[in-house]
Amino acid sequence: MTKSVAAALQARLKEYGIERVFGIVGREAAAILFDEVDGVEFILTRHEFSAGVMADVLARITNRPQACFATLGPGMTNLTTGVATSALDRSPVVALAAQSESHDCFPNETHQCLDSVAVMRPLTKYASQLDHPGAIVDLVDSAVAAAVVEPVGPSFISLPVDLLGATLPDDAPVAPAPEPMGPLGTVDRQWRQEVERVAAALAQATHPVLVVGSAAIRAGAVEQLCALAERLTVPIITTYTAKGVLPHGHALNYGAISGYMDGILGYDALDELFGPVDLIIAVGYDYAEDLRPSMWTRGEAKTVVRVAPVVNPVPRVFRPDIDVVTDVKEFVVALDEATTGWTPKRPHDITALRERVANLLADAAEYPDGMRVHQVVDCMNTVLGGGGGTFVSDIGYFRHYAVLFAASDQPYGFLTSAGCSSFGYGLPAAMAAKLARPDQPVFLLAGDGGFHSNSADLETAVRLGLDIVIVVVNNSRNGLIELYQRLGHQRPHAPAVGFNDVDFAALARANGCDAVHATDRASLLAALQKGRESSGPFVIEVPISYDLTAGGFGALAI
Ligand code: TP9
Ligand code: MG
Repeated sequence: MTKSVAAALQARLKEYGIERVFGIVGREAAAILFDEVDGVEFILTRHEFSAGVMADVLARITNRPQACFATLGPGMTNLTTGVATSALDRSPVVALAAQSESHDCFPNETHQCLDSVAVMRPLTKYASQLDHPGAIVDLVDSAVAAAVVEPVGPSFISLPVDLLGATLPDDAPVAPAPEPMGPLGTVDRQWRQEVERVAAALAQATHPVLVVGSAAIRAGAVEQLCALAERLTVPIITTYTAKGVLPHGHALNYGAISGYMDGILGYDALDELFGPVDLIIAVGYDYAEDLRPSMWTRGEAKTVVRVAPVVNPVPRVFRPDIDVVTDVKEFVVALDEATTGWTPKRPHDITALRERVANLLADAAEYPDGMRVHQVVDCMNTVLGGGGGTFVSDIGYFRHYAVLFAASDQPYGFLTSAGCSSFGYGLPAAMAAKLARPDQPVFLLAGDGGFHSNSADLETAVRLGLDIVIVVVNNSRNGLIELYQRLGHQRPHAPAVGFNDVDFAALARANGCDAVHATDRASLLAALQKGRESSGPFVIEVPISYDLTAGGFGALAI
């Protein structure tokens, strides 16, 4: 039976469990409808960046490859920031883009023709162009194989329109179905003897901590890691993206941390967190997640262990005392066995930090110039409630409040882009979180700058009927960048950071989305409750302001 390349492409994606392709189709619609195979759905976005982020977040939550698609030329270049997000945030995404006809493919000469493989190559682990119809399945196999091996990341396939619309030769070999995949792949080394060294360091340590990154979640190690922490009463500190490996209120959850935390909390919080620590076991550590060794280098001398599925890529900034390159879950299981029957440790005291956080979140003051972001996050926590639910944060100064204060009770219950940190990430990330966990509430916190850089995809959320609650904290400026102006120049410069006022509630309504303004705790709590009960997306605009004159940002220095 003859089969088109378009159908073979979708069929192979489906065999890898990919059921959705996010993107925008261009003139290659003449070659592919995206209904050629049952069980593969095309999800149209307003911007290719959103498509890339949706594939990234769905891949992250499902721990499986996902796909996005763009047309040739400008569609492909628009997709690059989404692909960069899955590169820096380590998601196994297969990015696809149409290309000019194979006989008319002259980059920078032919209409809309760019050298897309060259553009995508530095962002991806595999980038190739289809050169004959029979190769399509091989290309998908290569793309998936590269994407799912640590360091997990994106692959790219360029699809000349004529080949996409061609039929496979009758004698094209039929590829066997792919093997079922376990947790995403690893590099294996002589690691078992290192377990004894780590156990010996742990035996000697008075105040050890586990510093956890997302590779631990990808490896499926969370359950074993938490059981180990509980048995030995060792606290867990996480990167932004590994927040939630222990439930928010767990006594051993010492929090997700940020280089901005001393400034936000107004004291030396990192000293309290790391000062007494004498052993750091960084499990699934990834420098791109922005938890820098400079944050823990304080107080007691420390032995530092790195356990990761890849060779240390940044020895210039980080040389662990013990470096274990292996499957993170296998390591945790082996360390668990090596420490069976041990007396639990006594965790160091962080009462002062906990009290600071509790007092800040309880802040009942009414500020005439707008709410404070810690009050906004506290209200969101109250209505999102414990248990299942996803708190998504876009990128801006508010993100660091969310990292510190958002209540997250499950792995990936808090989503933000740590590695790429492209603003505008929040809305597509929230949409994908809702697709991944349709029965759980999704709350998004976004700033006016980031949200409006990508707000066209509000219509996508409405069209897909995704009931996400979107809180836009509006200070009519790129507040985080004003903070940096003040840090570097001791004064702001409005033309480089300030915007006109935008009525985000009106913008939302224009897209068919319910929306309200909220100006204080009472109106925000009521709005969040209404949003939670809404059947589609719901936007709440909250005027806010920051105190950008405070100090405490020394930890931001590299
Ligand atoms: N362009 C992209 C695509 N991503 C980033 N991160 C930048 C530029 C640089 N960052 S975080 C930020 C910028 C411009 C400003 C965020 O402003 P906001 O209104 O969304 O948040 P806030 O609370 O800081 O004012
Ligand atoms: Mg802003």
